[in-house]
Amino acid sequence: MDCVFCKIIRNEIPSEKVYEDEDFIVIKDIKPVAPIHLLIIYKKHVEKIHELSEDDQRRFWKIFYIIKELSDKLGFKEYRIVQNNGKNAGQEVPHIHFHVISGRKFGGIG
Ligand code: D5M
Repeated sequence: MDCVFCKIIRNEIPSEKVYEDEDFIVIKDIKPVAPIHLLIIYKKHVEKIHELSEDDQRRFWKIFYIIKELSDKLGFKEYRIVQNNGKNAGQEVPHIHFHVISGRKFGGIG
């Protein structure tokens, strides 16, 4: 699979990993927009939310656990979660992921 996130998951290209379990990895974004910019990446190659199976959806509860765990571990308490679905929504990498950004003040969503 010629997908940058699949290659990261398979350890074929380097990344700064901060969390891993059977379903997700969390890495530092290569183009951070804030002092903390994490990417929560589903290990299975699914492009968008509406392509998730019921089994996939059941696994996604863990995202909230991961965010809480990492906010405690890395010491950030206020943060923004961004999830882009499709090119017009700003999705560059067609492999489902959530951005968690923190460490500066953000304005409204424009
Ligand atoms: O966000 C895709 C994000 O993925 C974007 O912020 C850059 C990041 N990216 C791309 N390649 C890498 C590698 N190799 N390591 C870490 N981060 C990476 P999107 O929501 O699709 O626009």
